[in-house]
Amino acid sequence: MAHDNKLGIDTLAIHAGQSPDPVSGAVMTPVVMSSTFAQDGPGVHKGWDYGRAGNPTRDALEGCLAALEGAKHAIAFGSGCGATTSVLLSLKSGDHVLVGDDVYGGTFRIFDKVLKDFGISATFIDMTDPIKVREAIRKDTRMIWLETPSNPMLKLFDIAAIAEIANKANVSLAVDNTFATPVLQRPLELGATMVVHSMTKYLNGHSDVVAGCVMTSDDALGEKLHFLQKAVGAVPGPFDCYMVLRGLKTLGVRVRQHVHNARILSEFLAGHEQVARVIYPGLKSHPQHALAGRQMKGPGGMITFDLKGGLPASTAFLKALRIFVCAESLGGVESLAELPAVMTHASLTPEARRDLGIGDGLIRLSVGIEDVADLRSDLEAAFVAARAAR
Ligand code: P1T
Repeated sequence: MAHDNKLGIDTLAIHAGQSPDPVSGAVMTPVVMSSTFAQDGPGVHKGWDYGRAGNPTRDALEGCLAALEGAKHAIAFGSGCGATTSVLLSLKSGDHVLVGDDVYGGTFRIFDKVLKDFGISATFIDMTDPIKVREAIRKDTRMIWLETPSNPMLKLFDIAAIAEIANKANVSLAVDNTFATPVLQRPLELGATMVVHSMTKYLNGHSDVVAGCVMTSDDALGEKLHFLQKAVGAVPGPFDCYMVLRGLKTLGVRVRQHVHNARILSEFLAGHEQVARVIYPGLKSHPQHALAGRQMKGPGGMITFDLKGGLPASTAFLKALRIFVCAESLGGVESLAELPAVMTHASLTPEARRDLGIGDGLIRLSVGIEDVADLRSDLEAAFVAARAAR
């Protein structure tokens, strides 16, 4: 089905980019595993010649992804980091990127340990005040990169305000929309140049695929990213594309349930005497609570909180959980809990972690879609274990 902007996101998630297979009538998109495609004569083929350059299952996924973000183009990659790196390879040596100060540790590492050696520099700044973004733009700045909500501190940045500043300065704006998903936030409608996702998370939603993607309505950028996808080759396999297409069909219902459960647990945590601070955009105590209301359709399924008692308490807490699994990643149907200082954000410098407030008691929850009463009981038992360890 070609993408039709008038359709709702739940309809698009199920149908966009997909139509019954013309050969068999199969309703579900077939997984085309072939790495190469027969040509009637040299250069004469049915639209696909080689699996890295294109694949029918990948095309269906890209059609669906483009529709979900309201984009003209979607380009799929073998991981979120592969998507990030491919976007940044559209820059040149000597270019500068302004990056939100709170990003996934692996994204920080790409800037800090990989691109630096190729002459692409980055400055990390707190973008909660858009004026600070305008002031930090340099002559050589070519791109602004941000996550909102950010990982793991759940800061929100004003996409529309930053897009306006970027536009005036002729700088592109990339928004990593992994935490929000297009169900809750559509950055292209707010003026962003491109949206990046780790599809490993909510888009696939079942913790059984590693993949990434970029969506844009800028034709020149779309063409460049398709070129980089083929030339650099960080492509997802056909079966992974099929798995994400399958996961996407329930994106809306899953995200709404993640939000429902996270709202309840955030209030439970906010009232707990062993919790020093809860960060959740749905709580009035969140510094950008008002922006969450304007920019997002719901505050998401991620909660970060500071447990009193430092490392002994947080370690005991994570070990005591029985339904939440202590693991990296997020956005799957099952609840996960982790310690960013030791796990997902270990690649940040100790100073960067200290400045952001990522301490040894900071726990990040990816709230799943289990029965919320069971999740709450699980947390209650872990608090008891944490108290004993203090
Ligand atoms: O893991 P990968 O699919 O390569 O995606 C990288 C990535 C990009 N952007 C955001 C906002 C992310 O959270 C991630 C990956 N994050 C984790 C694995 C994590 O536990 O935070």
